[in-house]
Amino acid sequence: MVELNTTVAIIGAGPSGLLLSQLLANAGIDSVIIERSSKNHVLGRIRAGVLEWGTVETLKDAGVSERCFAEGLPHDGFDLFFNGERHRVDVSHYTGKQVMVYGQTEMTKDLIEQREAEEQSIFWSTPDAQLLDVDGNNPKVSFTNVDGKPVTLNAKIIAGCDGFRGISRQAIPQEKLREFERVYPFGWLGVLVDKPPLHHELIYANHQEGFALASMRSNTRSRYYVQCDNGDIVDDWTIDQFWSALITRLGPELGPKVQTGDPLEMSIAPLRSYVAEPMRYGRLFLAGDSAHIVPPTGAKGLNLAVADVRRLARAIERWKLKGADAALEDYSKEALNRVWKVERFSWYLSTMLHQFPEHSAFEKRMQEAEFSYVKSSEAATKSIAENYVGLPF
Ligand code: RFL
Ligand code: PHB
Repeated sequence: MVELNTTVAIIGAGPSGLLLSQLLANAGIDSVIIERSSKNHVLGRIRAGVLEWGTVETLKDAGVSERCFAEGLPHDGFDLFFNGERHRVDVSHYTGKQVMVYGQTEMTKDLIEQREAEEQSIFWSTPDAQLLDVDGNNPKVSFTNVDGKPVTLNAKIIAGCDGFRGISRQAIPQEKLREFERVYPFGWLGVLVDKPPLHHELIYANHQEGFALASMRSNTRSRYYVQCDNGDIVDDWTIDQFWSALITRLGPELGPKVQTGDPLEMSIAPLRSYVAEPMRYGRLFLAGDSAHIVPPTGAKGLNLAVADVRRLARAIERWKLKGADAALEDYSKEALNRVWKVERFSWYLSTMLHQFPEHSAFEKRMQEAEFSYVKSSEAATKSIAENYVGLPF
């Protein structure tokens, strides 16, 4: 058996785990990352596209923002499109800040490169990790290394950064955990294509046939989504059906401007709101998707993960300096305070912008009235802008 020691054992090499290890390393705190999947798999995942300015600043403070500033696209606002009516949310005007279009895939690549350059210990392709003694002061992670040898990793803290389907949340006894969940009756079918974007900003559209989103990764690469039925799989859709749905939902003015092509990637994501309380059990701390999920409509999941990680890194730094657990105690309460506000915004935008099969004529009128109000109200538009650009970290 191999025995290893570290201060922080990090489960998961997604954006949460990688960024946490970077922030800790910058503060002189050692960590070991254990990741279920291979490095290539992690590098190949296509997910988020919009970074809040607080996220960009965190990457800058962490020393991993060079390519993000060089290649990212700063955006001043976005469009809401509702049954053919268009309303621009001028985020910069209302908040003085921008958002940055920069793919999670690129951010992950930057973080992996930096962690590897600094010789971070990362165990890739390790699917059998188990958390032990998480309620004591000497928690452990056991797993099998690539040579097939059993490893025990002794830590002082375990950071559960292993996403919604990871093991960390499950290590918290059921009676200590409260879960809050809403599963939406639809998903998003996404397509990545090497064609210039339809428009220089994002367009979120609610059409009677369903939601559509026109996003991008660069000036030559577009990312589009359409609402699909719950339970749909990618094979249920041909690419022609996808383009046809997208063009219809974007309306007669914008739809025909979409430059279609062969997809680089096509995938379906279900939509869910979920929060686990608390985000701490003993010396185990949850961060990012392991603790909460938001529907992607507000572009918040990755940003919320970054906000958690920044808070957790600071708490661990204080704990290390003072040697007392008191520094760790507020993490869950403070993180959840922000989490619920972001859950609210993502739920609100999702509710306004999708077609719900169970909606009655009354609820459809409510959606119309909501959009009409937002369109006519500076206060409502400013509120959307303030949330979209990101609440204070
Ligand atoms: P991740 O990215 O899921 O990473 C968790 C990592 O843990 C590993 N893992 C394990 N490792 C070891 N042992 C185990 N037992 C393990 N189980 C799991 C996994 O392999 C993985 O590598 O969680 P993290 O780091 O918290 O990051 C969260 C973000 O990935 C997520 O919130 C965003 O992608 C959500 N999201 C968006 N967020 C935004 O802020 N802006 C957006 O524009 C945005 N668009 C999106 C999105 C998510 C989407 N999908 C696919 C759900 C668009 C989509 C379509
Ligand atoms: C994306 O580009 O993938 C994207 C953008 C905005 C969202 C969700 C996803 O709200």
